[in-house]
Amino acid sequence: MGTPLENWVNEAAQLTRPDRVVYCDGSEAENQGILEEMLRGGDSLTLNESTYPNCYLSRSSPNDVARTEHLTFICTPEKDDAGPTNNWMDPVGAKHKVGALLSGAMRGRTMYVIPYILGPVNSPLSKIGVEVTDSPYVVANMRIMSRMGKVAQDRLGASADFVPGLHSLGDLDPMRRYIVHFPQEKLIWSVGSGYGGNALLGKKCFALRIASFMAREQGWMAEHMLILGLEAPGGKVTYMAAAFPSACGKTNLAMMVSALESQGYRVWTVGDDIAWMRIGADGYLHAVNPEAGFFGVAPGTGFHTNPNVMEAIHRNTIFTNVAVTAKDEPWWEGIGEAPPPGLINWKGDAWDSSKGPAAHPNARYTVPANQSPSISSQWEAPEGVPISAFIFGGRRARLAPLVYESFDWQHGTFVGATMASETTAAATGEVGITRRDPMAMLPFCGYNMADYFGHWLEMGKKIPHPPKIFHVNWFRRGADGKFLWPGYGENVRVLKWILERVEGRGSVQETPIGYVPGPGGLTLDGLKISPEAIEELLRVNPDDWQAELDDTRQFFDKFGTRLPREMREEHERLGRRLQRTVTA
Ligand code: GTP
Ligand code: SPV
Ligand code: MN
Repeated sequence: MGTPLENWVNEAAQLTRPDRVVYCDGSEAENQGILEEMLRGGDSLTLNESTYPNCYLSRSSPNDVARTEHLTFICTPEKDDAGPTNNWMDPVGAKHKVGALLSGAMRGRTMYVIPYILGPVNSPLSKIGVEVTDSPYVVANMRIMSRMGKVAQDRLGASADFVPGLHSLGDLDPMRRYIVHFPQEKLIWSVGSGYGGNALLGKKCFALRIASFMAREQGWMAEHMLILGLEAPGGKVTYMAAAFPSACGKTNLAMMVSALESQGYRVWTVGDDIAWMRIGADGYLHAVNPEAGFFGVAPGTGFHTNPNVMEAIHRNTIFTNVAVTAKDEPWWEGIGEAPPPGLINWKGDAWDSSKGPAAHPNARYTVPANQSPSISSQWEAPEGVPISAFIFGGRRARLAPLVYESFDWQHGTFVGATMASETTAAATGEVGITRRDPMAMLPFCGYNMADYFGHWLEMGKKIPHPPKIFHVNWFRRGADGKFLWPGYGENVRVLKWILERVEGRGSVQETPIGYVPGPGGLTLDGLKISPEAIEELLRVNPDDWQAELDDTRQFFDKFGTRLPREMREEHERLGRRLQRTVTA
């Protein structure tokens, strides 16, 4: 009789038949061995030792470059418990089908056992997972993204309180790729992909899909949110959490260099992708970042847009699917320099402009969080940081104004539930299609989203000092098709208004959808932007919103009677407010 951990590892080994099983301790010596193993695999290389010490480039299989949502399943006994927005398989059928693909999948390979902690080591909000994998790349990434090895095994001891995740690369054929979740059993199986959210099982699979299910059972929240602290003149820091869909700006907002730094406004990073939140003794919702690193989108990241990231990723960083220069330095579109001669694209071929982008649009860097110059002194606080504002947002070329404030928690929940955004390269499929993505959780909610909205409403009743809820849109375009708002470090101007609203100050103007900044509400000094652009950015067009209302009704109809009554109520209220402006 072994420990529950050993018993589960043995079971996984009996199914997958690896040549050897290695328990990872997380040490530096072990890491160097894993990285060498990754290099022997052939699709990885070391980068320039003097300018990028201890940095690696890994090229994934060209058909394995993003999350595959159509191959991701929630396996609850009842289909309706997964809900209309999730792919569903019954647990028995899923075990049979995916078990057949995992059977013998690790023959000739090493099975690495990665015990890991999600959340600060000594936090009561933290949880333990164990991933077994046959991919050295996954081990090296999990070492950056989580607290893994001995520290986790010591905390776990002989306890059975961990979420197991079984991962195998299989043959990397998308026809034999499945990412399946068993929320009742708190178990994850993934086969056929080595990429990001498909393979680093602590990230989207555990920290969001399984955790969201646990959070509803246990009265807390697991959200696809960054966590930041906004420092104001005088030094007071106010914490905010923001949910934007994949590749819509969380990392960049959380790690920005503030354009208002000379006025005393600075942004500190607590997390860039996921927030776990519980009501604290002080009556505020407290958030921890379950992760220990950032798996960020490389394209678009440069010294002008995000100097903090650029500084962080010069050492101990794994790059995935970026291009590489003749000097063995990573390169991507938007890095701020023209493509240098001798560039090799993400597939490993000599690049020229006829070959499309040199870096894959979903190319990523994996970097330890504490390497960011913007890392918050509170980022590992065991009790988490108190959240004063929630910010929803997405990519909307039209419709959504730069920023607006909801009327109250219930309305704010409706604003989150009716979010939509243009799709990005973070998931396979067409890019730029507007789709509904409630709370940026569409691909990550481990249960029926109608019940998820219900959980939000319940939490609102329980939190003595609930965060105020806002919505932002950095991606509104003008008639010329260009972004109206400069974004990045300038987004602090919007955060400043949000801070003022949290403190009950700031100029507002009421619209049918909520409050937008009133005259002089946004601090715009030092920014070259026309008054017309600002007017367009803050405009609420009743006709566009009427069309939006019809679309959200259709979306809500998918949930049938399971949709909380409050969501229909808010829908009707918005309709009435819009009607009044049209007739006024
Ligand atoms: P995931 O890691 O996929 O969850 O994404 P994320 O939400 O952290 O997105 P990220 O910050 O990495 O940004 C994705 C893309 O959006 C990058 O190409 C950025 O350069 C771009 N981006 C981020 N913020 C802004 C902004 O304020 N304005 C504009 N125009 N682009 C932005
Ligand atoms: C996302 O797609 O939202 C990501 C990257 O943060 S992944 O780890 O692939 O999920
Ligand atoms: Mn994400």
